[in-house]
Parts: sequence; structure tokens; C-alpha cells
Amino acid sequence: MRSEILPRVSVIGLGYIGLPTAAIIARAGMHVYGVDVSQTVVDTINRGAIHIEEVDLDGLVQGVVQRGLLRAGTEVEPADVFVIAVPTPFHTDGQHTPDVSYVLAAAESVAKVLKAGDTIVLESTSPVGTTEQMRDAIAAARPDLALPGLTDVTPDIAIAYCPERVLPGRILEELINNDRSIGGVTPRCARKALAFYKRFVRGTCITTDARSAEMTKLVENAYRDVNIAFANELSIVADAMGLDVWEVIRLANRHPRVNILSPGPGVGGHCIAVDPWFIVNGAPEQTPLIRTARGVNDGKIHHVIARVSALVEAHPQAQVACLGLAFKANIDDFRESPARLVAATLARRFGKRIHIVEPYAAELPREFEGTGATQIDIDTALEDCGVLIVLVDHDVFKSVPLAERAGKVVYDTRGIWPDQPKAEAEVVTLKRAG
Ligand code: SAJ
Repeated sequence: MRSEILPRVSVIGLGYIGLPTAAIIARAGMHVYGVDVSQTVVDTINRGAIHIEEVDLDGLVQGVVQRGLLRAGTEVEPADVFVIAVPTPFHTDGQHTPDVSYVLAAAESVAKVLKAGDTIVLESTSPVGTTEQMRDAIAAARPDLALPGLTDVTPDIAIAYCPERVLPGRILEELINNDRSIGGVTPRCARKALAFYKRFVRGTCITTDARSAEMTKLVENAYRDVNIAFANELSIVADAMGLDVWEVIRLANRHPRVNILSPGPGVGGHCIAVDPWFIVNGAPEQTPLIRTARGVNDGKIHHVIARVSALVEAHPQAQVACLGLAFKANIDDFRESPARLVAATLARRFGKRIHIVEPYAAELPREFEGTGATQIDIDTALEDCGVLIVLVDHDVFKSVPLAERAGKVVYDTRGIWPDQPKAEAEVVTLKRAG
């Protein structure tokens, strides 16, 4: 049997995607060197520990670090395959212009150590054309290398785009089992990247060109945003008509070709609320639907704030518990969270009457400082608070039986308690507020 030389891999950016990806590649037997700008992150990983919360990631990282397969540093070193997984936010310029500076900075640092035969894969969600932009930046930094699409000779370097599409909370499982789109700057680049992903991905890997793969990733998240916007708009309509949106959706979804998603307090996280803007920005005249969906989902946050504020004002004697701060259920990720925005606004408006229940947070985020709001546990909330505002559908909240919340005034943005009787006072208040 032919013994195979495994590529040495470098993962640039050790965040929510980069670290799990580095660990999975290491578990497949490859030597992985992770690069991050944060010395704290690097030190944590080299100790075999992790700086983010993700199911089963701690044990995996500990194992591969102990076996010498994963190590981290702040400076890029030579490798055979470079995987770039750095953030791509948008500028706060009112135009939501994508900021690809981290990608280009990563590419420039990789350029310094590149040698003929290397492969670079960009995984960060990126506007269409970024992979080619990255290629151009490398070409400028390394005129000694033949880069794909810019030369008639066989290029020295392969460059591809392969977006991650994993769900926080299920990252390790989805990294391996999800299908992957692999877009090469040229077909040869796609084949080189495919051979690499085949080493650790069980899902089907489909090759395409880089621009199509970039757009595919954006489309996936915009599709979800538009569909959540439909559910959120329905919830606002239902509020105005005095209907129970959950009941209407449950019944409509009995239709064999209808599958409406769930309304919530808005759309959070750093993907679905961001990526649609990359499409809008690339084609502003052709994207009224995608743009409107963003507006509907952001507007839902303000709808919730207005209605909950009216409810709190209508019950001046009651203590109020906000259940959840995370951007979605059962995770400790509070970035771009509508729940956090709603709770913080209430804390500023109503001060010490507001209590926050968030089992995934050791302490309240900074914006709660000086508001008077306090963090309590779910048992205390059920004992002491007359008004319960459900902002996140954590399992621990879902499991509270009716007996423990009967007699409370409840505003449930997630529909976790379908059996909750509508208090007369709440109905009256909400009608007035609406
Ligand atoms: N949400 C609703 N109603 C729903 C579903 C979600 O209000 O019916 C809200 C959630 O509460 C949350 C937000 O939307 O605030 C986003 O949550 P999510 O679970 O839909 O998605 P993310 O942001 O955790 O992960 C998404 C995924 N994309 C798709 O499902 C198309 C994931 O596969 C991507 O890898 C990830 O974005 C990413 O990194 O781009």
C-alpha cells in the first residue's frame, strides 16, 4: 500500500468557525497550525482549552493539542494548505458596505510564506468577487509566483472558496456531515481544494467556480432571512388582528407545501442579519425583497419593545423577568442578539423592576451596568415576578409547567408556552398599545 504524505494545514482565524475546523482537520490526522491575532486565544488553545462555547469542542481540542496535532501562534508559518476563516463584517456607514479588510490582511500575511504547490481556501462569508480580489492581492505581493487565472502556465498556487454552513450548537457534527460547495478560481483550483476537503468531510463536496460559491453562501442566509421576515410580519399582523400567530402558523403548516418558520423578537447572530446586505450591496437596484426582509426583521425588535413597554407600564406594581439574552436557543452567544437589545432597552426604561434570566451568562453584559436591572435565576423569577417576557426559547424555559406560570402576565415572543391562558389585563393592554 502506498503510504501518503498528509498536508500540513494552517487555519487563519481561530473563532467560531476556524477553531472547530482546525480541530476537526487535526482529528483527521493532519498537523494543524492555527493563527490568531489574539495572544490570549493562542495561549488558551495551546493549553488544550477553548475560548468559545460549542458542544463537545473542549474535549476535541484538548485531545488534538495533547496528541501534538494542533498548536497555535500569532505569526503565519509555512504550510501546504491555508484555510482562512476571519470575520467579514460590514461598515457602519449606513450603506452596509462589506468590510473584507480582514480577508485581505490574512491573504497578505499568507503571501509571505507561500511556496509553489500550496492551496489557499477562503471560508469566510464574503461578497461575490472576494476570492479573486484575494488572489490579486497575493499576486501583487508575490510577483515570483504564477497565480490561477492570471497566467497561461500551470499556476503555482491553487485558490478556492469553500463557505462553512454550520449551525452554532451543532458545529462539529455539521462540519463533517454537511455538503460543501467548493468554488475554484479555476477548475484545477477546485479539484485541489476538493482533494483536501475529502480528507475530513463526509457530506458531498460539489465543485463550482469561486463567484458562484460565494453567492451560494449569501443566498442560503438571505433565503432564511426572507422566510423569517414572512413569519415576523405575520406575527405583527396577528397582533393587530388579535389572533394567535402560532395557532395560525401551526394550521397553515398542515398544508403539504407550506412550511412557515417561527416568529421571534427579531433576527440575531452574525450571519443571517449580515449576509443579505452583501447581496443588496452588490446589486442595490435588483434586491427590493431582500432589503425589505431585513427591514421587517429589524422592525420586529422595535415592535416587541413597544408592546412589552406598554405591558410593563400597565402593571406598575409587578416585577418583570426577561427570559433569555442569547441570539437563539441553548447557546451562549450574545452577539447581535435581539433579545439582548430588547432587555437592555427595558432595563434603561424601567430600571430595577427588570430582572434578567440567562443561564448561559455568568454576568450581565456591560450595557446593563447602572440601569438597576439584576440577573436572577428562573426559580426566583417564577416566585417573584408577575410579568414574564420570553425572549429566547432555551429548553430550560420551555420546560416550565403551566402550574408555575398560571396567573402571570406573559409576553411570549417565541411561542414556547402555547398553553398559557391570555390574561384579561394583557389582552386589554396590548389592544390599547397596538
Ligand atoms: N430565527 C427565527 N425564526 C426561525 C429561525 C431562526 O426567529 O424560524 C432566528 C433565531 O432566533 C436567530 C436567527 O434567526 O436569532 C438566526 O438563527 P438560525 O438558527 O436561523 O441561524 P444561525 O445564524 O445560527 O446560522 C445560520 C445558518 N444558515 C442557514 O440556516 C441558512 C447556518 O447554516 C450558517 O452556517 C450560519 O448562519 C452562518 O455561519 O452563516
